Amino acid sequence: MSSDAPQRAPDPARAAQERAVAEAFDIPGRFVAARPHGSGWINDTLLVEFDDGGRRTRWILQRINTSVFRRPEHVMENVARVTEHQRRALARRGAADADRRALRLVAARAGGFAHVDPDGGWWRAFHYIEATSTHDAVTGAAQAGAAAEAFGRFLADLADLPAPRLHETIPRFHDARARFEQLAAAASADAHGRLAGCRRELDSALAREPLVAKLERLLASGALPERVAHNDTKINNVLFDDATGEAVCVIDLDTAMPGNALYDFGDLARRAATRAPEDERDLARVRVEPALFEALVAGFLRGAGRCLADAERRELVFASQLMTLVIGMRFLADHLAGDVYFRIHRPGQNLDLARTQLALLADFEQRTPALQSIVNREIRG
Ligand code: GN1
Ligand code: MG
Repeated sequence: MSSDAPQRAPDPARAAQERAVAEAFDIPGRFVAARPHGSGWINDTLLVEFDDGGRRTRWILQRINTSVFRRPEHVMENVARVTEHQRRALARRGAADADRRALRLVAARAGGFAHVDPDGGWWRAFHYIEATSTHDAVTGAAQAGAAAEAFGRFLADLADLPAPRLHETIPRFHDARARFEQLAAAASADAHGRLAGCRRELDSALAREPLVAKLERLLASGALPERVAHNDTKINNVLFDDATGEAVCVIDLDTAMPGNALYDFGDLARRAATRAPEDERDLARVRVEPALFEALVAGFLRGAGRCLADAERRELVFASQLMTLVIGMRFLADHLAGDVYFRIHRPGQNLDLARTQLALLADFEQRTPALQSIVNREIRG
């Protein structure tokens, strides 16, 4: 799980706190060090080193962002159930190396899997999966296909998760109508006087209302079964094996909850059908590559196997447009609201992120006939 998080200035108080948190988990040996890890927009993630009788071991420590996840206990319950179910599926198909193929929570010494620190912060720890890396942008078709297969298999593996229904850790998370309305509300409030600087982007997003309406029609028709979805299928939520490039494990399970297959394929295509960084400022570079899209479709169908219904397969191009719009609307709404949700790294980044999504959406739309032929061909297999 390697990645390049920003360096931090030394801070003894913070170091002591991180050590105390790490020691609250059932990790054998002596704490050595902790440093920031990964590039998520939501939680704080640390890579922690322990010394276990002369052997260095590594662990992931994560503080759940409780202003985003209001019920962290629900997140923890979902993650525990999902990973346990993945392990059962891995055992059933006799997967080699099963310990690297699903996240493993570490028990807290006080019981359960969460540790609540004296400031009320919610922490959990995972076994680190050695010899793997994440990629913030896709590097080629083989990698895109491998990621898509992993997310497709995630749907298949979770398709028979026993009741009860998982918690909705963020209510209406991918509810396109709600996201559309939130954007319109943020624009009319214009709390930070930013509307004048993004009116074109706003108009362009609001003009896509027909995509929102189409999702509603599909949901109402019953063509899209509710299923346990990952709901955050960015390429950087997959660990790739350093030696083989294989997609070993899907991570970031905080939004694994009821959803549908279109959300997962669409969000994946949003990030992996283009090589452009998520916040690319040169919009001429934000283009869909048909070869990447084809690899995504093939990989996703392969991974999901028989669990997908015909209507889900047929709508993969629509899914890509929909999710690019939905996440674009969220970035734009957050820009208008004063950057309160995504932990951006520089002023204006939310607007850049919104612009790339809108540019990508326009390219998906323009290529619809060609991309749909790819889907049709892959469905016929
Ligand atoms: C957030 O945490 P991270 O970076 O994996 C967000 C996703 C967005 C994504 C956009 C809980 O994911 O929904 O698609 O940023 N997660 C949450 O990059 O809001
Ligand atoms: Mg993530």
